[in-house]
Amino acid sequence: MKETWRWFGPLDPIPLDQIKQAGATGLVSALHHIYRGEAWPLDEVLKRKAEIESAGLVWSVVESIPVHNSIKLRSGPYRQYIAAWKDSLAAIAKAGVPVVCYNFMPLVDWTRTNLKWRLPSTGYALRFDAVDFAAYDLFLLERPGAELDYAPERVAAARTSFDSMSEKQQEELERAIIAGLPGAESSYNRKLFRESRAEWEGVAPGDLRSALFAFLQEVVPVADELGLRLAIHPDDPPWPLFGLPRIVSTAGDARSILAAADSAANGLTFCVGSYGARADNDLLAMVDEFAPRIHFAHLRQVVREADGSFYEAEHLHGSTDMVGVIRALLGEELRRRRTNRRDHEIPMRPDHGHLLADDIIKKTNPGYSYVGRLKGLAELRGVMQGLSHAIPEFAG
Ligand code: DNO
Repeated sequence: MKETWRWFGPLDPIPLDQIKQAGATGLVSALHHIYRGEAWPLDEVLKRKAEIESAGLVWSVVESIPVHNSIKLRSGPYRQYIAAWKDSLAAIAKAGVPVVCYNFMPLVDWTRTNLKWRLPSTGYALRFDAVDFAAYDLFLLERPGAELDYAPERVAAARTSFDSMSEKQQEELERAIIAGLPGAESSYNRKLFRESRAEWEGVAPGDLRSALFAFLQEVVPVADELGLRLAIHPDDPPWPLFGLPRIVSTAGDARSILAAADSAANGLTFCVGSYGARADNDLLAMVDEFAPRIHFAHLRQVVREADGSFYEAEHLHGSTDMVGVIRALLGEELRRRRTNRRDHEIPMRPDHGHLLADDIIKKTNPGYSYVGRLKGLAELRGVMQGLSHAIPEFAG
């Protein structure tokens, strides 16, 4: 697999040299300063590419081109935004970056409730606490009708948790949930969030699914023509938030998305941590079923808890068989080499990492500190090399 590393561009506190020191050879990046649905200008894309290449790295994956909410709602100037998305694809293809990751989560991108949850090791992890999330939705956001989305016991537990929070803790919870995590295209305060949420009133899963399929039918042929591979990222977490549908959460969702535009250009980002947050997702079965259309792998995992909460675990220890997933991906690479597929090397990145060592006192992007990912990548590389040693065909 191609070892890659996510870099948030010139503002990322981690310089490109440190990425090379970690042993990654590919880079995952986006024009994070152009996130409101406008087309990415070719000169800006080429500038980013030159910067990456001057450090001796290659730009392997674009993550992500934001999909404007009006495309998901199919309202307002959504046609204009789809046209801009296609223009961005053209610029990316000209720059020779072969894979484009994107997501179709409504209103908010990936979501956590605690960005600095202390582990027994004394490091810190990102955490999604289902009770605290409900507490925010019910008692701080005071979303109309929210109580209908939770069981009475959950409402009671959320009340208890909320009552025990200091004002500062409430603020931190709110910031974690709506201010936008690294790479998220939207950042809200409470007023803006309420207004934006109102635009989604009455949107059913079927509406969002139709919007995604219509979008795919437009952009997949363009990607195909340009020689690009699209890789949709799953919902994180993979269930509805704020009463809004999420439709990239399960094996069934992935299957119907792939069928909606039946082209190799229409593929998946296999995010082990996101799909793995649901106990009913069988990750090994999914990696087997979808392997030919997996264009990008996010290797990270979570520990699931009984009440729907989870925290981000060690890369190799959590609720998923990571070694099994890697073995399946290496098997897919072998099949691709045997059938002469040009894309036989699947880009992977260590997704997130614990906050460790000196990073604890540094300014870091939550989940994207240096040492935690360095450790994650080293462990994952060990698994890849171990498997390739045991099964020599995997070595290529
Ligand atoms: C978090 C992520 C998300 C994800 C994007 C994909 O670390 O996995 O930023 O990459 O939502 O579009």
